[in-house]
Amino acid sequence: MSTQRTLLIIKPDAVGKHAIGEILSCLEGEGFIIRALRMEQLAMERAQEFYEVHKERPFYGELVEFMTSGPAVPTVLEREDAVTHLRAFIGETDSTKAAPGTIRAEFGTDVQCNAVHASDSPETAEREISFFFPS
Ligand code: 3AN
Repeated sequence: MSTQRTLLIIKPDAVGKHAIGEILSCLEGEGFIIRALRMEQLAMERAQEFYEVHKERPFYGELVEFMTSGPAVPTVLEREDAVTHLRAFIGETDSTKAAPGTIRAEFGTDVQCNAVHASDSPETAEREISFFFPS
């Protein structure tokens, strides 16, 4: 497996807990290289567009509200097998069910306030990286 890039977002709950540094440190310790990073408080339309795939889900409104509630930190990470490795390293969507040692178990609270987002496929990663880092 060759080197690959993926998108991570440190969500507003984790930013609010002042956990940006600790999360980035865990990721670097796991061999991820930070290639790009910035802070953005998503406008409503940006959050709606980002989560468009979930438009029909019952939690869509709440999700958009949560993601616009404070600053988030989109980050481009690089590593061998980055997409799959990062998904495993962050743990299950519901932080209360995430395996010990995963980012969501350590820094998340529940299924909504789950500390981070990570792209779920190489195709999604490409789209999500362009969404936050158009250049
Ligand atoms: P993941 O982020 O693990 O890929 P998805 O794609 O199923 O999970 O969900 C996208 C985001 O929607 C999650 N990160 C979480 O913040 C939120 N979410 C998922 N399921 C629920 C739910 N049942 N209630 C509230 N928010 C949810």
